[in-house]
Amino acid sequence: MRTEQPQVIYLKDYQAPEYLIDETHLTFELFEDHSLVHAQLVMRRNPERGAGLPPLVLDGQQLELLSVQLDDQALTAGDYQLDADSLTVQPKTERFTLDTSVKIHPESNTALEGLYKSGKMFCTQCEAEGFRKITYYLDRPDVMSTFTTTVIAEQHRYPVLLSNGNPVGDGPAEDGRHWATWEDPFKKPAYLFALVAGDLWCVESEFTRQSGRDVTLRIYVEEENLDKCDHAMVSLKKSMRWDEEVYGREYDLDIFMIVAVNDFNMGAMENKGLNIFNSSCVLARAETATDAAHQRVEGVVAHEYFHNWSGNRVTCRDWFQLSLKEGFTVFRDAEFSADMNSRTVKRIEDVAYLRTHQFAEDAGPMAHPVRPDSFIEISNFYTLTVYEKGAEVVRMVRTLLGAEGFRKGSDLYFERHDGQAVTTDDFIKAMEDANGADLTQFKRWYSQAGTPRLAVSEAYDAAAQTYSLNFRQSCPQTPDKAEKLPFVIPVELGLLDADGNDLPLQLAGEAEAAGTTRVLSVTEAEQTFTFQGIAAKPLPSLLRGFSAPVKLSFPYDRDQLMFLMQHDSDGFNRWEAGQQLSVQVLQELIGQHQRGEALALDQRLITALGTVLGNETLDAAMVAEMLSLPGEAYLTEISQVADVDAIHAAREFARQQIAEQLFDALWARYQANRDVSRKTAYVAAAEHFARRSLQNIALSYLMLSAKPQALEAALEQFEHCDNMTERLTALAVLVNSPFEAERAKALDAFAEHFKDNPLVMDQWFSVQAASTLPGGLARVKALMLHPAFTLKNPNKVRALVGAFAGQNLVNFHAADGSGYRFLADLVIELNALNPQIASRQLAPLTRWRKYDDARQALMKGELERILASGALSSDVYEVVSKSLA
Ligand code: B3K
Ligand code: ZN
Repeated sequence: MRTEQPQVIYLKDYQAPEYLIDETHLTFELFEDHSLVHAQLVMRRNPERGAGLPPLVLDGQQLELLSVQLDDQALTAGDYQLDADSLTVQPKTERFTLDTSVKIHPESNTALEGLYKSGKMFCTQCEAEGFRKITYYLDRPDVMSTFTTTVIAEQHRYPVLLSNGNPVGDGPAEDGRHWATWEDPFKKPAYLFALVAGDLWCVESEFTRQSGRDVTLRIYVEEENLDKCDHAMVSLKKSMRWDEEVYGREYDLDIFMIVAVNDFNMGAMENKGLNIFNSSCVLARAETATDAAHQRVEGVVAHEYFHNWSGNRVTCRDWFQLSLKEGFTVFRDAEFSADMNSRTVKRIEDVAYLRTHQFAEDAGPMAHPVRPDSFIEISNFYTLTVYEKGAEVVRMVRTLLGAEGFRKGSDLYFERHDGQAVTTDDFIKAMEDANGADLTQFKRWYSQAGTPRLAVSEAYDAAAQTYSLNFRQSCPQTPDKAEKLPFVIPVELGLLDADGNDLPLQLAGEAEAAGTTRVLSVTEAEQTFTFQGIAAKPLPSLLRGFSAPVKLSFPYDRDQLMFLMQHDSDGFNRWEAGQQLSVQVLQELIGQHQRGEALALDQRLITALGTVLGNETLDAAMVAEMLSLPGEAYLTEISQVADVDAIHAAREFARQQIAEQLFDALWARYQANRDVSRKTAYVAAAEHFARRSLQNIALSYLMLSAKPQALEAALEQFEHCDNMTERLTALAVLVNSPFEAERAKALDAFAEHFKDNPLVMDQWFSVQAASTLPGGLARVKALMLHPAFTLKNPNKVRALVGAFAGQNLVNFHAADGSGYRFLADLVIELNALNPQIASRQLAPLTRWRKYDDARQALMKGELERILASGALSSDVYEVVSKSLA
């Protein structure tokens, strides 16, 4: 908890550490009511910092110091200084050994940072600054050390004792206890340290590296979850092979372990050789996990594995460089998932997510550059901007340099910086040096916040047969900066002729055409590109594959969008044309609703979706994506002033119309796909995901018709399917339907069947929390009293509170402010329990400037109430104070 004014930390103040740690030797004695940590640090003066021996200031929080010894000398109270955040001692020599012993309380650690208990097991989470809650240390990523870790605990309760690296010994100890020692030969920062002790079972497998050496793979879980590890194991092996093939990166240690824990603040953590995972990101089997969950497991397993190179072997110099490892690793895992599944569908999902959530963050009070300049609490900067926009920045580097050039750059980066703690500048420098490129201006993507706007206009000269595209870029002001300099914006594009064929592209001044899709670099505030040899006015397909994270505008009319939906050779842009058409139509309906007019849907949307639905040759997953209307959160993001009720009414009206007018086509495709599902055992692979996604979106439309045959279909699917993907959608459509008796019966049956599976119960909570039927808040409050709910488990908070505030917009934004009051009360309660989770749940309130005056006042009032509520964690304080600034 914050006791003094919180300090702002600035990138510009970075200085190399005064001292280095070469070796770290740790001994943990774990008990039920406390734990003891003995640390021996082999240290030396950092030669980079020159001569002299300044005081050594070690980080440490919530530690009870038992003893300190410098080389052979035991220090007494007068020999050192102690405060709430540090221990200061005075070294006498350039090289020395420091021994400390501390007492800590993992058993009462509800913040889930440092060493804590999840259920019956001990585990750790050290990134970013959790290690200082374990022992006194130089807890910063540019201090890298080898680690030897001995864990001593009761044999019966904790038969499995794990840490990073290789096992080097174990044996019995006194009083029914036992010990195990692990040695990690790779130098690493303390944030990658991990320890696990518990009654764990494991699934084991082998992977043969490209070089021929075998590595042992283990996934540790509680006994009841042993049957849910196969998908993660297969995903891990695919990831290992992919990183060898695509990046030339091989795994280094002889053992790789994953441990699943139920209480975890994030998805997972890439600790060296010992990844610790939120059980939601590792456990998956057909009966209990949806297709989306299977894909998430595959993606997160890959992400954490890829960190072994992008993060662990080459790490961050300081936390301002977080995107160095996160942006790059998200880009790597996205490419991996694209290679394993449908590339276009993966891109659509990622872009929809980025535009809905990251764009909103970039337009709000917490907006920050991909490489922030300052922070109060680093935990608040594990953001969509650092992760998702950071990945887009890496993607643009590849787009600009080409796949081969990018690989040369990544090879140089890994080779040059292996074993080092570096910066995003070092990453870009390697890309430049390997390609003889100049990315100076491009680097503004790292230092300027905000989503650039790119306004495009066209001019066709029939006499000269030239077609010009004019680009004007601008970037709105953000809390860090008012004036922005032009970005380098790679615009991938094509030009379609009247038949929908791509034209050869020849820029003015070029001797011949080069391809039908090209990347133009927009680098000026305003810039025009002219194509020649264009016999008739073409239709441009702009920003193919979403080649830059910008808000592009071009004055397409609806007929042109329908044409692009059918003919664009770029799958992403076919989807994008459909989204733009839907947005235009929905915005028209929103206007009608606001003016009190009867809603009238532009029939062209029905025609367009009917064509998509009738296209049996199109990938079923693409059909499903194209049938999905832009979400309410996205419609909110693109509104000047978001009218929650009008957005909901307009979108529901459009969905209803689609359901009624396309009922027969939806019914046919539903039946055909459900029929295959009935006859096919569950397979977690792209074509099956595709079939089920089309089947499920069709069912959700059909249910809107409220026809008896739709209800019957939902009930049949709910009762007779063999997997969670079909069952959960069937439950969701029943929960959102007017059929009260069926809804209640299905919810009870589901809860009864899955009551012992916490991850499935999370889904059960979410489906109800997200239901937009009236009375949402009362339902959520009632569910908080359910025996399976607890505020101490982050997954439960996300499932119920997160789903309500983030997905159930009409209920959360109820005009009486009840949703806001509820969330503020919750944040105040969570602030004392788990600051990181408290701060994350705040996000919807930070967006108060988006709404009408009455809602603004209510939301602001709640933020002020949180600020005045007493001792706030630095996490909550930073978000609330910046939101009110
Ligand atoms: N690197 C971890 C993040 C943990 C942050 C905790 N505050 C997860 C990941 O991105 O792989
Ligand atoms: Zn990561």
